[in-house]
Amino acid sequence: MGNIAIYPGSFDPITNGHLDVILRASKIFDKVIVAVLENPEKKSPLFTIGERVELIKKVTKNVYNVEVESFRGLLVNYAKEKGAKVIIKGLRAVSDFEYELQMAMMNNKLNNELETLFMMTSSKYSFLSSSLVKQVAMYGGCIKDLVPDEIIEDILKKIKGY
Ligand code: COD
Repeated sequence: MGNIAIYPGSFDPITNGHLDVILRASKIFDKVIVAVLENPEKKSPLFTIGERVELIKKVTKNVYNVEVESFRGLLVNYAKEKGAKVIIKGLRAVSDFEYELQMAMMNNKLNNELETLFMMTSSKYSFLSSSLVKQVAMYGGCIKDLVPDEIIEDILKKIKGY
């Protein structure tokens, strides 16, 4: 079965920061499952879960050991079902740390065989988030270099309806 890692997130939409973490993780683990989780705390998403999965598949199609799925409920249960022992998270700034630490501890409490591994953002993507990408696109800014080229049109179409 090999060493499986899960990279969970909202990915609404996937950014170059996310993709960078996925590609780096794919070099370390036998398999990386990108898990699009429905996050009830994040209201009115731009893309549906199914659309987000398709966008991630589109930009990772040439990476043989990356799979993309969606999931609802507790991450620890999903990880167990998939035989994964590692959760990958990305860290951008100190502000990410507190919440991520809390989640890592809770997940470890729920399943003490589960390890959370943090990957530091690449400096060129440290300012990137899905919500900022949406704001820039919404107000007509250029999102090239913020998201993979293949999905720029999908984002503009969704936001502007063309
Ligand atoms: N560079 C590096 N990493 C980045 C960047 C960047 N530019 N941008 C984002 N990331 C990282 C984030 O830090 C995160 O680790 C990951 O990429 C995904 O980011 P988002 O914003 O798409 O996803 P989030 O933060 O909304 O995802 C939160 C989860 C869905 C993972 C979380 O809510 C969860 O695990 N929910 C499942 C329910 C559950 O089990 N709850 C109990 C948890 S204790």
